[in-house]
Amino acid sequence: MPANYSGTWDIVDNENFEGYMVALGIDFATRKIAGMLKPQKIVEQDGDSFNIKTLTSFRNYTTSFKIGEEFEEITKGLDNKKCQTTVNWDNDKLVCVQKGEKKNRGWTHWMEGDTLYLELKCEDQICKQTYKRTA
Ligand code: ECB
Repeated sequence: MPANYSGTWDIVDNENFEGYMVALGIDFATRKIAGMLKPQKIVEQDGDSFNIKTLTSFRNYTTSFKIGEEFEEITKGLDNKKCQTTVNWDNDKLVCVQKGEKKNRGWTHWMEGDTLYLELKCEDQICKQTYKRTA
């Protein structure tokens, strides 16, 4: 049985989101707005099938995937790039690789009790986000 990430998660910490956005090539004005946001994650999981919604007052972003199946991800409303994306289990961690224009791009999720962690990386930048379960 894989870990179950289903739930509603509210951000409580967001370290180096600015550096991550710079690495993605996000313009100054957008970074200033985005840096103020308090994203909420809504994860719907059925075994190895996932829907992850990232909701904010400015923009929303949704991705759907199955573990181990590469798909074309368009990062619409983020940096608007095309990636060949694959998510795999590493024990109970979710490890995503986003192949595309940017080197070393991807993210990792893991849970400890009612805390959800997300590390987002691009080039030489790592953004570390922490979420608490609210439902
Ligand atoms: C939709 C959330 C924030 C919108 C910010 C708008 C503009 C900034 C542009 C780019 C910033 C880069 C990424 C935003 C950070 C998070 C969005 C989703 C990150 C992600 O890939 O989450 C994964 C793992 O939970 C599922 O898609």
